Amino acid sequence: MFVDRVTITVKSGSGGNGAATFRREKYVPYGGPSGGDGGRGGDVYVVADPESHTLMAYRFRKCFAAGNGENGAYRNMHGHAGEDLVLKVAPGTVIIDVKTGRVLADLVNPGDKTLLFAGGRGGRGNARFATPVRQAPNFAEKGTLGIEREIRLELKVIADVGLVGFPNAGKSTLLAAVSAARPRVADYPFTTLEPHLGVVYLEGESFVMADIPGLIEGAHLGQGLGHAFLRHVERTRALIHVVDAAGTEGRDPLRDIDVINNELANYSSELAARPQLIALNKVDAIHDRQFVDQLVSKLAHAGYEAFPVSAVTGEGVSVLLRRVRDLVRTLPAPPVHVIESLPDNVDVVPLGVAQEGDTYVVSGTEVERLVSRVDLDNEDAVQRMQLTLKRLGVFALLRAKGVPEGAQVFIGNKQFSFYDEEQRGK
Ligand SMILES: Nc1nc2c(ncn2[C@@H]2O[C@H](COP(=O)(O)OP(=O)(O)OP(=O)(O)O)[C@@H](O)[C@H]2O)c(=O)[nH]1
Ligand SMILES: [Mg+2]
Repeated sequence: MFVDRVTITVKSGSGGNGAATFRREKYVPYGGPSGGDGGRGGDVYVVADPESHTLMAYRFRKCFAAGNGENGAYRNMHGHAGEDLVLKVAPGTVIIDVKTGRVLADLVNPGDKTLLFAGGRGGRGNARFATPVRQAPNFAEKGTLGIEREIRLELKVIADVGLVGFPNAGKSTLLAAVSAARPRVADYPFTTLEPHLGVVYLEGESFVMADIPGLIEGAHLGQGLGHAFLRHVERTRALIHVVDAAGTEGRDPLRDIDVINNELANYSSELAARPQLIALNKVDAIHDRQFVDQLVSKLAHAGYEAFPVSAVTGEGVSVLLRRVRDLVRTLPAPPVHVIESLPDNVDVVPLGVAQEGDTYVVSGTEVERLVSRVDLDNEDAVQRMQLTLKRLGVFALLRAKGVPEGAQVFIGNKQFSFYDEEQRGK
């Protein structure tokens, strides 16, 4: 079974907490702070593995997590960093954030590696907070949380030229004839059940050719193998439309070509507009050469560039390949996603407040992160947090929104009572 689309959940590691400890040594009654830092959480990476050709590895297992950072400890012992998670995918895999629909990565070339989600930071131990005036800080930071996201992996192979046509037209035979790829070839429709890539070497140059399962009329309605595989010729520069010329005796090859092109158009207008060459295949099985010549000129009349070939004997194949190469040279590279933004460590949410019944919910990436790091059982740490919240404008915002004294305010998953010092001072 071929798997080219999966949804999984991944999580980057949370940072370990910093420690708040003090040295205890013989004859040293008041040792200084000695709490070590928490380790950072593991990152989530994706890498395009040249050995992978499908997303089969993600068919059954759906949840993957990087390691959490260890907590810091006494005697300035720093926690170990969490182990990174590296997801191997087939080259050509696009990674999409399910919730936002945003493309996070497009792993085009074998070996490409992208950071998807960074691990949380380790909290600093109390040793870091010692200053000449605060020699015994008895608080430490908590580590920040990792990120958990649902992501969709979508394989869309990338090639210079894609083969399309009815089942049994000889697409796989052609790919096998011109490259080292060995797709299955057989005398029945729907032999090919997954895309195959082959590299064609021609006079010192090379290009990549993709073979997909055959299409039939109504593919866009789910007939045959349906449209799903057209995803794998979406990222090409040009198409070779393979026609069984021997099988068209008594039939109208133009109509057959229209049927396939209609299916392409039903998939996407871009695919329908992709430059196309017609390979009139199986000419070795046609005795009436005039018939072939007529086909070519008939197609030319209709605006198609057609090439009589035999994938079996090799007749006409190099003429076709040269034309493909020349065409491919002039065409833009297959479309890939360009990721502008940095790895999605956090969704940057601006500061805001919303009322929910008689409680208020403060949102904002910066404040939520700040609060998530604070150990609320520690008065010093809470005081520091309040100063920072003030600096970030949280109090001013709550005041401006008319939040009453004593109201319950949530920031992230923590609850506070709102006491406005400035109001009381007046
Ligand atoms: N005589 C002759 N037979 C050919 C030629 N090319 C392919 N065939 C035969 O046609 C049949 C189908 O070939 P395939 O390459 O499997 O066709 P396909 O287009 O890949 O078919 P699907 O994978 O089902 O879409 C096989 O029996 C091939 O041997 C050719 O140039 N001449
Ligand atoms: Mg095939």
